[in-house]
Amino acid sequence: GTKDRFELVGTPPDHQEAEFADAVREGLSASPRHVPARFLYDARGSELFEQICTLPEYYPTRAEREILEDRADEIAAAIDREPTLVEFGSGSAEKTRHVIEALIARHGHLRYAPIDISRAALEASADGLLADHPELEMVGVWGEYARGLLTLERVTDSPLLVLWLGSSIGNLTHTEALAFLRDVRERLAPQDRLLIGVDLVKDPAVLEAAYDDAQGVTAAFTLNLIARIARELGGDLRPEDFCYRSRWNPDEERIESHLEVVRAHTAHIPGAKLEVAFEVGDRIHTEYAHKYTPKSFAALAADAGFAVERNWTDGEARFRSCLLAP
Ligand code: AVI
Repeated sequence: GTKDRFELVGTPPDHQEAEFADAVREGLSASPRHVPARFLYDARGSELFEQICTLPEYYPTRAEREILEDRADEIAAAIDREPTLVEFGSGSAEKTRHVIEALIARHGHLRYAPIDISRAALEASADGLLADHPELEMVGVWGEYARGLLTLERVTDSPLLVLWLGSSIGNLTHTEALAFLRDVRERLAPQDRLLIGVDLVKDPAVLEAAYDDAQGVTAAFTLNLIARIARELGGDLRPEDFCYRSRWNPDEERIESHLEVVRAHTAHIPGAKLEVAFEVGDRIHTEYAHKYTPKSFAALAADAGFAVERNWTDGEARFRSCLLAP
């Protein structure tokens, strides 16, 4: 059966509701107004994000899948002993399959430990993967990424291969990315490796289309934040009173996204003990998506104390998978 090959560890991320209320109260009272991007991912937001990944304009998922598919054997060979495969924010783990299969082909067995804030995502991905691969054992680590590394018990001195895919690092500012990478590095042993997906700087038109698609899925994904505030904090905000905007900032090398007020109104948000007067043109910053050049990423990795050991790029040089050694 598959049940005896799945174990769930970690603790439910508590205080989630209070955290959202605090973030909304602080962010909407601040200037400029903002809400941290991680709050885009409630159940509805996660569903819309999965849809974004299939859009014709949103190339990062396809580019990274191409690399993982074509280079899975090389990635598996980059660590000599059988590693425990760890993944930050595994979600559906759809792209990870290629790496899992290459590692099983090489070692005949694999222990895979996805770390995710969503218990439902951990259980759903386990169902599919374990049914397909009798040689696979899974430990789902429920919780936040870096803390999950501590929760995970090491099996003998088997190295860890940690995956951080999807260019999620782009949603962090450079300061946050540096702090996070340093934190991860401190928790790794010398034989461990971090494989990180990095989206590259490219033609602004391509970048802007990827973050503002013709079907309006990215707009719906971002506007869901307004609906979430209304749902969870009992506010009277309406998505119709906002409009999604995003643009490439060439100096900061990042996409900047926000919601812009299109009808003047005062919003009451009892769950956050907050009242906000919105004027037409006011903005709520929702997300950054930083892009890197091979050079700017190597500098960030070096600052965090990592050595870039290998790089793989897709055929159109849009995306890079970098193997970092602590
Ligand atoms: C999850 N993250 C890497 C996505 C990105 O590309 O920054 C989130 C996203 N936002 C709008 N489209 C995709």
